[in-house]
Amino acid sequence: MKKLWLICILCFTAQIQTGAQDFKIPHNKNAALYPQQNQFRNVLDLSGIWRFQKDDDDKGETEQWYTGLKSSEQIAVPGSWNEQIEGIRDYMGIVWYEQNVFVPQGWSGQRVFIRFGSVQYAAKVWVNGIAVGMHEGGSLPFAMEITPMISRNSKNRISVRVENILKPTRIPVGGLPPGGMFSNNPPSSFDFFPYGGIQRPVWLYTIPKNAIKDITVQTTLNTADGVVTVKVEKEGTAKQAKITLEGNKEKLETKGSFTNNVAMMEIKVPAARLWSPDDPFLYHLTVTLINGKDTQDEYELPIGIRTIAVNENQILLNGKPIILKGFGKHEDFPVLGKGTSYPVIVKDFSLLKWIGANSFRTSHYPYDEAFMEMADREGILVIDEIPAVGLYFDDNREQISEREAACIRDIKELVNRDKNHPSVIMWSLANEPIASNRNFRLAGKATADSISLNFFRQLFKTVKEEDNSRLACIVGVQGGPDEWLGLSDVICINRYYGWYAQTGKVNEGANLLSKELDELHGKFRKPIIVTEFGSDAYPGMHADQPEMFTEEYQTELIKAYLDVADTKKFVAGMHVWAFADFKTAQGVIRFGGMNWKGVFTRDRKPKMAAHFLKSRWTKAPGK
Ligand code: BDP
Repeated sequence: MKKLWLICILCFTAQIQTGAQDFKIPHNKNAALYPQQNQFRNVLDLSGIWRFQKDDDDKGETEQWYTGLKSSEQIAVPGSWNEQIEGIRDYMGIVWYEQNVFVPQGWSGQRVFIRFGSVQYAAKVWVNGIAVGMHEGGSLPFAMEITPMISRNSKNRISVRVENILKPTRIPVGGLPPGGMFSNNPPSSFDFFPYGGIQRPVWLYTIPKNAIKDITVQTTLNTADGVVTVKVEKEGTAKQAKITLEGNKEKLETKGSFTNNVAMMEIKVPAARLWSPDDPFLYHLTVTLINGKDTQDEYELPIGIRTIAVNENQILLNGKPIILKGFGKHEDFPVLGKGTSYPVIVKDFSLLKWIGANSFRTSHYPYDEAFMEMADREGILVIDEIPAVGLYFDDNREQISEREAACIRDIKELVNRDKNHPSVIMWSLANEPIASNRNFRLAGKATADSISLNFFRQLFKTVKEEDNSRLACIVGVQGGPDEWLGLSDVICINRYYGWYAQTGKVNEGANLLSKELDELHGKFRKPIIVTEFGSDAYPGMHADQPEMFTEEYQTELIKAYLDVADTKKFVAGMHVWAFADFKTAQGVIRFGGMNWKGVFTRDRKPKMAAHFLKSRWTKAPGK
């Protein structure tokens, strides 16, 4: 055994000296279960002040910056770098992060992993100068084992090279040549600021040698009884898994045997208490690994028993129609950028409840895991979106295929991460794809070619293979092709009649919305959600006669859209754009580098429209 360690150490030393770097892409299953502290598992949150150094000329790897940063500044993790340090707001390049950390002595004998909640956009990770792994895609977690690289009796250096360059082959899409008057700086093909960095928490965590690798829970109903199906995946010697479901005065238990490291189990819950926005009841699931008399590992998971389905006109939660009221949102706050902030997350849920919303879309990327857990507990329905914003189809095939691969990667990672949240009812596979990046028009309808249709068929196929228990959609742009929409379980459209078109004319806009909704429903016979509608309102700007950019105009436009929706039995949801004002790239239609369509300000103060929505959405039925 000693010999093996010696060989390992020699190999690693050789690796540093020769510069040989073996960056593995971490397996999704490493990040499937959120780190948990219990008698078998440990967690250490590495949030705090880290070292930070810009690498403008991309020389860090050749100069071996992973052996220690020489002239670093300080930076908070989690957090976006852009607003923390003077002068780097628009920096879209390479930076290095570094932290030194002790691995607790008490963790000996356990496998140690490092987990990043998200790094925007591409990360390479070293521990003690040894390459550990790399990851692309900025809004999803990744984790890798570092047991062989760590020292148990001295500090360990963690080095991360982060690169956030906007490229046409990435999602979200960026880096396209300037397109005239409406160009952005930085050049994003999307309307939110392209923040970079280690934006979510970093953890060290352990799992035992014989460990639960993943748990997948699905629930169905058999009249009033709930049926909970649990798939447990493990590694190691355990022969059996035990699941215990507690809640609503019940304690139910069953065991299953492993075949090829997978055990399937089912529990029937008589007269189940169902999860819904009115009663977001969570049962407590405990999964245990058993080998003879030994218990080897344990993991706890709150679960909600619920079903989700559609008919021609409605979304059905637990077999009953539900109408989504809520918002498209962003992760965005001054100074933090897209950095995790638990107080802001709690505040946002508090405001969602205050205003009477029951849902939101994670526009335009997956949100922090804490957000999803809050949604489960608060009973807020979620449309969970991958970062596929800015997609277009008139460049070369190679670029299109690269974007497709990025979408498929993120669908798999997102389902892997969020598959057990009862709050997630629908996966969103793209926001506002367009046929032609050169000829985008709001008026009339573009048509879809076979390349783009196949692209989206592939995405739907992937998501249904990964999770067939939820709905899936893509979110369509005004003037975009109808053909793509037909692939969705629910027709989701963003509409800006009365804002980007019919400017200043709310009623004319509302009439066009009404007409188009009827046409779309006639064509597809599926429920429709208007996933975005709204107008910019500069806080405190008023007019006696509603005028664009005033709070009155925003309120009037939102009211007109909601009134139209109320007349259509097939409208299954209305999501106002947006929850709060948010930072964007600079451009002539983004005054002060901001999108002012929030019904709350960026620091979460209600505008006139927020008070209007509260009175509308919290009104008792029939009043
Ligand atoms: C839609 C986009 C969204 C924008 C919004 C707007 O989906 O990201 O922020 O329009 O223009 O097209 O405000």
